[in-house]
Amino acid sequence: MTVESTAARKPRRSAGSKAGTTGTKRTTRTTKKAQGTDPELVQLLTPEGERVENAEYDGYVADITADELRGLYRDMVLTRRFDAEATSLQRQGELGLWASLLGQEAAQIGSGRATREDDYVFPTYREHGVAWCRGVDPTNLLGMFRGVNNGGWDPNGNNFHLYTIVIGSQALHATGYAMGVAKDGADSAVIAYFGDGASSQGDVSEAFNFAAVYNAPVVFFCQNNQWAISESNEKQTRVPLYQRAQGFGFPGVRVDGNDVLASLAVTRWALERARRGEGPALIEAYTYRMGAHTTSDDPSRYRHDDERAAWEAKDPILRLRRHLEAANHADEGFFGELEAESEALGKRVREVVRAMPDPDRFAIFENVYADGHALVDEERAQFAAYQASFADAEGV
Ligand SMILES: Cc1ncc(C[n+]2csc(CCOP(=O)(O)OP(=O)(O)O)c2C)c(N)n1
Ligand SMILES: [Mg+2]
Repeated sequence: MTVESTAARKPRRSAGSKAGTTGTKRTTRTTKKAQGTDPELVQLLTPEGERVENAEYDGYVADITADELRGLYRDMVLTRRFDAEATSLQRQGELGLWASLLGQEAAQIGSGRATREDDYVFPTYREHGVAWCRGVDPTNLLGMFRGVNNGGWDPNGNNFHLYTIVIGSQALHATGYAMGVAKDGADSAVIAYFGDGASSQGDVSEAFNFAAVYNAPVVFFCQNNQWAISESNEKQTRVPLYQRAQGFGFPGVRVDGNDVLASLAVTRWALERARRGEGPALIEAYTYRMGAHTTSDDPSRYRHDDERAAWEAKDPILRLRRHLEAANHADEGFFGELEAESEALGKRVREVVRAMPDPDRFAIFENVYADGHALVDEERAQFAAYQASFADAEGV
C-alpha cells in the first residue's frame, strides 16, 4: 500500500508514460492474492516462492529474465557467505567487530541492483549486500572492522559512500548530495539506507523535510529489521514507518524486505520518479535481523527464539530458491557451481584479511587539518613518547 500526499501527486516536472509509474497513476490497487496476505505489504514472491501479481509493481520487473533471477540468487548467496565468513573471522580474533546482515539479503540486493552506476549510495554499517551490488570488493569492507583503516574504499570509485556509524546522519548527507545533483541538472538519484531505530533520530526527520521542500532526488530506504540493538520496533514508532512520509509530503511504501523481486521493483519505482524530478520517496523494507546486532551483542537477553524461527520461514534466499526450482529456472549444476564459488569467496576473504598490514601508528594524526595544527603536533609528540616508553621497557 502506498501513501501519497497532495504535493506528491503533482510532480513538478512531467512524468514518464509507463503505466503505474507516475504519482497520478499510482493507487492502492493490489491483487486479491497479495491482499490476502498483508494489504500493506508489496510482495511479488510469497515465502513459498510463488509469484503473485501486483498491478502496480509488476511492470518494474517485467524485464527480469531467468538468468537475472539466478543472478539475484547468486548475489544473495555470496553476500550471505561473505557475511558468515566475517562473523567467523571476528570470533577468531581477526576482526574487532562485525555487524551481520543475515536475513536482510533480499532488501539489500533488490534495492542495490535497482541503482544505476551514476546514482549515489549512502549506507549505514550493515549494507554489505548493497556494497556487493555497487562493485566494492567485499574484502575492502573489513579493514575498518579489523581496525587497520578508517574506511577501506574510495567512495567516488563506486558512488558508494563510506560506512556511517553515527545513526541517521547519512540521511542528511544524502539529502544534501541529492540537492547538489539537482542543482547540477543531472538525472541521477541518491539513496540513503538507515534502520528502524534511526527513524527516531532528528537527523532523519530533518532530512525528510529538506528533501521534500527542495524536491531532492533522494530515496530513503529504511530496513525495518524489527530491532535497534535491544529496542524493539514498538519502541520506535506508533505508526508503520512508511506512513511517516505522508506527513512530510512524499510517498511511502512498505515492501516485503525478504522478497528480492519486490524490493527491486519498489526501489526502481522510487529511483525512477526521483530521476524524473518527482522528489523523494520512503521505502520501508519490512525484514528481520536474524543475527545479533553486532558480534558484541547477545540477542537471547532480550528476544525469544520463536520470533527468529517465524522469520526463518520467510528466509529471502530460500524463497527465491523455491521459485527458481518450481519454475525450472535453475538445476543442480547451477547450485553446485554456486556452492564452489561461495567456498572460493570464503577462502579469499580469510586470506586477504589475515594478510592486511597493520597501519602506520602515526597515520591517525594525518589529515586532521589541511595545513597542520599545533595541538595535533603536541598530541603526536606525546604519542611518540608513549610508544617509546614501550621500547625502553623492552630494552630493560
Ligand atoms: C547518533 C548515535 N546514537 C547511538 C548510536 C549507538 N547505536 C549504534 S547502532 C544503534 C541501533 C541502530 O538501530 P537501527 O537504526 O534499527 O539499525 P540496525 O542496527 O538495526 O541495522 C545504536 C543506537 C550511534 N551509533 N549513533
Ligand atoms: Mg534495526
